[in-house]
Amino acid sequence: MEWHEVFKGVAVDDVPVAVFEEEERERRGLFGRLRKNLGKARAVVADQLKAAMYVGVDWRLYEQVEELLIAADVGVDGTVKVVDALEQRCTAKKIETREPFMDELADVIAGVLKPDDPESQRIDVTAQPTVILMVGVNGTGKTTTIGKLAWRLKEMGKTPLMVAGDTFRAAAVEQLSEWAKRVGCEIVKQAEGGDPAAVVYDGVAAARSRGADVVLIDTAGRLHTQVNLMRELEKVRRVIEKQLPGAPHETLLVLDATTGQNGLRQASEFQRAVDVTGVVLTKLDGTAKGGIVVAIHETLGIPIKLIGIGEQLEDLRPFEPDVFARAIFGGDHESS
Ligand SMILES: Nc1nc2c(ncn2[C@@H]2O[C@H](COP(=O)(O)OP(=O)(O)OP(=O)(O)O)[C@@H](O)[C@H]2O)c(=O)[nH]1
Ligand SMILES: [Mg+2]
Repeated sequence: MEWHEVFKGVAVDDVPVAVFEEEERERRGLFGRLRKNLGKARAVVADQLKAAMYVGVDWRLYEQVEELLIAADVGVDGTVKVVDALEQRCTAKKIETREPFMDELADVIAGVLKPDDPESQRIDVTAQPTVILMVGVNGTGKTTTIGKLAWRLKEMGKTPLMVAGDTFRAAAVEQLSEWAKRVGCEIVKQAEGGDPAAVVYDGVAAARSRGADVVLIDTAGRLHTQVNLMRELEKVRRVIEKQLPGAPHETLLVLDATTGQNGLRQASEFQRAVDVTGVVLTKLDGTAKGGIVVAIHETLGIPIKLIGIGEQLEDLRPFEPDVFARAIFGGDHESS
């Protein structure tokens, strides 16, 4: 999936040819890059399975797969679902060796991860302006993701505008300003300690008067258990909604993959407070718990829209179930 497909509302004519060429190169290198960056996640499943395969494809192997999936944070429900389906398929196809077994595993997981409606994974930027609110626990990668996303949007011919809604943490405004400078986009900010709802109000107003296409709103990290801070977030959302009917068009919950199952508890609280429309799963490059995507998909019912696989600008990727499943759970060869 390429970026102009991720963003609904990008006019393909607005995207410079060089970007498509770059994307084509990226796409070719993506599988390898994904594998490399997902190395830790992959090591847990694929590499350990390799060793396990010496016992052959029998009940002991399924038991081992079960353990590995649990260890990768797939979750109990997801694991049962995957292993049942895997056993059925491998028995029916009489699969007895490693490569095809791993391919079936990747296929089953990709199937589980596929949303019923592929449209639900896209980010609709047709509204003028489109408002995207970024929320999540401290340090999950909200600010970084805004930087990466703004860069992609700009490449797609859109004019992003950042709003420094994190008035709480020291240096948060500066951090976002750095990103704005790097990307080359405008930023609306106020002095530290201000009311986030006020900055956000200004930001949306500025976007309308200056004709920005996409407003990316940063918010302070907060624990889902901090009632006052969750209220503040509700207020921010209400202010946006009042100012611009239909907004925020997208509320993205940023989850840190390295926190594993803990992220799931955070998610339901955020969902209740601000009506989350999508998940951005970051730091997949630094974890052996890549299976958390399955748990998120199975328990939250919120589409995973983007994944973070590193700290560089280009390390934000669309979430593609089959590419992802194959990169973590598949065999060594690169089949489609
Ligand atoms: N390896 C890796 N690091 C990431 C990724 N996304 C973000 N980070 C790093 O995670 C750290 C925290 O990122 P921030 O963007 O500041 O997180 P935040 O959610 O804005 O944090 P608060 O504003 O304090 O709540 C930074 O060092 C980022 O470089 C990712 O996909 N992979
Ligand atoms: Mg931040």
